[in-house]
Amino acid sequence: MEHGATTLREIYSQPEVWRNCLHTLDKLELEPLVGDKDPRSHEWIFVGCGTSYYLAQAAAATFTILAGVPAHAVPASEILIFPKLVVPVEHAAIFPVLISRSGHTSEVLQVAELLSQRGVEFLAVTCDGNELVGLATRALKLPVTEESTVMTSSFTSMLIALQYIAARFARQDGFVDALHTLPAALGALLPIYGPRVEQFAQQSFDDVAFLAQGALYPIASETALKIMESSSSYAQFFHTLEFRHGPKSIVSKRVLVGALLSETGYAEESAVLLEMKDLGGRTLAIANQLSPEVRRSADLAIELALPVPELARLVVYLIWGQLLGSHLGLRKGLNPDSPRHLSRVVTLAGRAI
Ligand code: F1P
Repeated sequence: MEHGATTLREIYSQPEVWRNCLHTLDKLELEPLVGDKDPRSHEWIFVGCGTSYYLAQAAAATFTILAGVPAHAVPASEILIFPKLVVPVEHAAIFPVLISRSGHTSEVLQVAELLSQRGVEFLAVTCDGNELVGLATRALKLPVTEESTVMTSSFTSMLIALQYIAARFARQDGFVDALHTLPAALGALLPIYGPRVEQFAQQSFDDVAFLAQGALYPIASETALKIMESSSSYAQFFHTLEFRHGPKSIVSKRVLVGALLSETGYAEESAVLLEMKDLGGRTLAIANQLSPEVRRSADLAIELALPVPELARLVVYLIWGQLLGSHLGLRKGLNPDSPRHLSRVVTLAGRAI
């Protein structure tokens, strides 16, 4: 099979995958899953590894904004190595949400076992299920079958599901309606910007940095991870305005600076991207609505034009980084379907981490 064919097919399949997931969620009885764990009385802690950790961060940001109470995200390894840093107060009312496409990742399973031993109920959110579902008293298994080593549609589907649950808790049916518009919206954007991302990836970069603020920050993190995984290139991620505080010293004509521009912080964030262009960088801008100066200045400008709340756009911002990673890998003669050094699941044979 052609290099990268599986991963690219799955990236382009996301409108249909999202449609199926939302259909499943509409029929789902949420009460037994989470009904007694209102985020206003329980601290929700989202847990994952790798891509699923960035998913956890995006889910925590969603709950914090929609439910109006602090939710957190941690890598599974932090709970195992520094439990008191994660849950300093003994017997605190916490509700962990363990996120794992495979349900087979050793660190996540070890956290599940630890929670079970301590009688702490948690929600498992997964695609493949595997052992994690067996260890959980509450599980949400999404109808997503993903063959690629790297996570694409599984990330966006599980994030949509968690945003759906947050919106239900917050009694924001309008947000749920907004999520339902995303499959068609992405279906319309892919034919426009997919080819442009492929074309943009026909150049090489010595360094890549993706920038974002707020709930888009984990999406920038995942964008950088997709580029690292799918093209074995080094990519970093920063809060947008943080980039001025030192990291901008890497900027040159061989460096790509990408910015996922929020609506809330557009003026401040776009100023950084324009400055990096003036410093000689190559720039990529993704925004819901582009200003004329950013549209003129960016080497690639992607405008989403989604008439939905800002938080409901998160998954659509990520698609272009998924495609960029795969196309950069293909240009380097690599096979994104079988990324160097990577496996579909990280299992630690026998030993505690
Ligand atoms: C987590 C993960 C992925 C990564 C790679 C290895 O998997 O670290 O984030 O891209 O596929 O596994 P999971 O726990 O979500 O199955």
